[in-house]
Amino acid sequence: MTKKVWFASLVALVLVGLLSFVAMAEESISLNGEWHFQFDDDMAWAEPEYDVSDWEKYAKTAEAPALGFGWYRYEFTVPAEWKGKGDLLVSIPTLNDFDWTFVNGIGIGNGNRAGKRKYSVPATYINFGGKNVLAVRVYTINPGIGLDGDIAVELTDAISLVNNPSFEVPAKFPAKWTPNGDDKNIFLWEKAATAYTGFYCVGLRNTANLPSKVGYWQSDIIMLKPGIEVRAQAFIKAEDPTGETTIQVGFFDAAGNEIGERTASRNAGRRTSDWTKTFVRADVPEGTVYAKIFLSSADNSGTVWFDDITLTIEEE
Ligand SMILES: [Ca+2]
Repeated sequence: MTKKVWFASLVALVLVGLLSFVAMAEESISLNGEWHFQFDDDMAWAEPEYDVSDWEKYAKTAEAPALGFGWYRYEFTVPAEWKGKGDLLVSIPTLNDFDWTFVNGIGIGNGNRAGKRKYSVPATYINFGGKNVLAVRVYTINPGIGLDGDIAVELTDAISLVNNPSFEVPAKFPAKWTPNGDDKNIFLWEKAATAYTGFYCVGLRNTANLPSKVGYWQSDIIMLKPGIEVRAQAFIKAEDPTGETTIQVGFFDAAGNEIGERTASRNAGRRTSDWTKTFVRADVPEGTVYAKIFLSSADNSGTVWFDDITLTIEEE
């Protein structure tokens, strides 16, 4: 090799290294900076606008002396360029022992043992180009460290098109979702340990008692264009189900007429099961302007729950 070739290779190597470093840096936000910490417990501390200026400040979370209930908060900015690129992921390498974790006041997950955490954050929860607040409510059994390690917020390459996919944003019902009726005994919106992630999930109970024998929750409209393939996914849990539990995607034209439907049925018949992932793929038919997701239960004398609904584009 001549000197020139060596030099060119070296420059190329350095460039590749630099570029990959920049690419990595662009897709992850390190939360190694100023954390606020407060002993005790108040659910209002999840709210992003809560004034924490009189809380203790720590350069590292591990310096906060944890025991019993304590809250950690971190304010960070998400680049405006990330908008539309994907959902986010919060990763916490070490957490002792129980947690209830929020982004901008919305629950993203909780855990009940010491270890790491990875929580997905729908893009719809994020303030792109502005202030966001991660709040972690921790309960520590032994004196020591509540949070530790390189806590980070990362950009993922999947984006869910569903509004309020984990039912954590409240209104009268979970925002952007409606039940096909108003019988509270059948349409459940629960803040309970039953949730798959966050604090809420929706459920359907005793749909066999409905006149139509079918109960469903429907999503807000999701704008779509024809000629692409989409994948709808849900986590489903069942207790003494007797009927059929499904996730469906319905496609609608500009006049609001349903023009096509694909259904994924999970065989939940007469079996109690813990959270299980199910999904359906569908080609978006010609004439489609928008879609809706339906979470349904038919002829069911037991209870089924749904959480973490996603609709993603498979291919353009
Ligand atoms: Ca949830």
